[in-house]
Amino acid sequence: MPKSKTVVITGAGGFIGGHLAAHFLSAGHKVVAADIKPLDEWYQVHRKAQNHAGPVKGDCRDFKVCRAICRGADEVYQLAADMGGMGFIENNKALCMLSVLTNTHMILAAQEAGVDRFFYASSACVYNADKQKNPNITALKEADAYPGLPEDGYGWEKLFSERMCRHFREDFGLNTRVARFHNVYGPEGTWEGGREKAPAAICRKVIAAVVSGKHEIEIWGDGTQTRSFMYIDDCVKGINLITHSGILEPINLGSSELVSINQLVDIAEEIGGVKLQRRYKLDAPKGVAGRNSDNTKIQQYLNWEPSTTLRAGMEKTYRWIFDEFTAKYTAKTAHKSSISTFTKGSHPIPGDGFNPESKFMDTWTQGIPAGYGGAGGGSGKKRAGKAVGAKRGK
Ligand code: GKE
Repeated sequence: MPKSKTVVITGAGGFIGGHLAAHFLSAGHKVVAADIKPLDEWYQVHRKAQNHAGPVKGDCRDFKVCRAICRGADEVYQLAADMGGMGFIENNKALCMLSVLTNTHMILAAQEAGVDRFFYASSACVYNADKQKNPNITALKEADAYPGLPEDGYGWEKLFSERMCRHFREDFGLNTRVARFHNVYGPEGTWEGGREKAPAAICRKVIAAVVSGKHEIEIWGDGTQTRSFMYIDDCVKGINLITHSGILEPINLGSSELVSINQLVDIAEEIGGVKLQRRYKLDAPKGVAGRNSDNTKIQQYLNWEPSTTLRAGMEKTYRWIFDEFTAKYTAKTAHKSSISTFTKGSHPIPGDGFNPESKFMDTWTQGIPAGYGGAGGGSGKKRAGKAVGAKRGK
């Protein structure tokens, strides 16, 4: 990408968005960062970026916000979504589907602004469930998204928004690029609260056992389910490469290193230097039995694929979560970190998951944006001006 572009990143207060903003800033670009979370809840705050935070200035479900942030932009990276790991998406399908507002309004605003590129973060959750029934799965090829039978709620919305990108490209000439992320993990991600994915959750549980001395762990499902996990640095590199390539159709962006959840626990135990008594919670959210990324296409197009080994990525992730964990919990309180929080429909948005003590609960009622009154919508106006400070700022 040539120097001095203006890059819009939505969901910039989240895990991947925060890393992407760091990448573009260090490459010398102007970054316009937006996120519905108040600034003091962003995972990373980059002071050099132009930050639009909170439910008034950063809510990308609101077309006015989308228009304001896209004005003058060269490229748009649409990463804003109400999402999380299986604990969240299995129990909050309506909230997941509401991300269609963000995707629709952002693509309209990007089209209106005449941007050079519109990147959309899709997900491996678009793939047909019938192809993921076996832990010894054949890796998923891009064509396996059809006929459509995606993950209910979250996956359907992603598949719809993928197609919107296609039709905006074909009908209006907008240069859309779409990547299907396979389970991304790494430092500065969600590690507790209900939205965390397996790598962070397993690190947290192993750390809780180490810190408390209570050598046991709860695993969702029977541990035989398989996944591949992509380290954040590979994800950021892939987004950049795909956006500036000629790849027009949605493409896998994921690791092809398939492991079972039991093997993921083995790795975390090895890093933590413990062996734990495993308890399997069979009625917990499990998702598909097996999922892996077929990287034939990305190799053909880019001569590249995500290559950070799970062991190396987990080492960095574990160390980061360990510091976060021990800053918050002691040996006596460590057990509180493992309370499962996947109650149906109970999650407000956005942030680190369900927090009943959040002072913002009243305005984040079930995630319905202001202006959609009657459906539970909270007025964003109440919170105007609260987005100050940067607890975790860099
Ligand atoms: N989150 C979590 N927490 N998962 C656990 C835990 C735990 O403590 N223990 C075991 N698991 C198991 C889950 O039951 C599931 O079978 C597997 O690990 C992976 O769970 P996950 O990381 O939460 O999410 P998934 O890979 O099933 O699905 C995610 O896929 C991505 C795309 O590949 C989704 O949550 C999407 O957010 C995402 O698009």
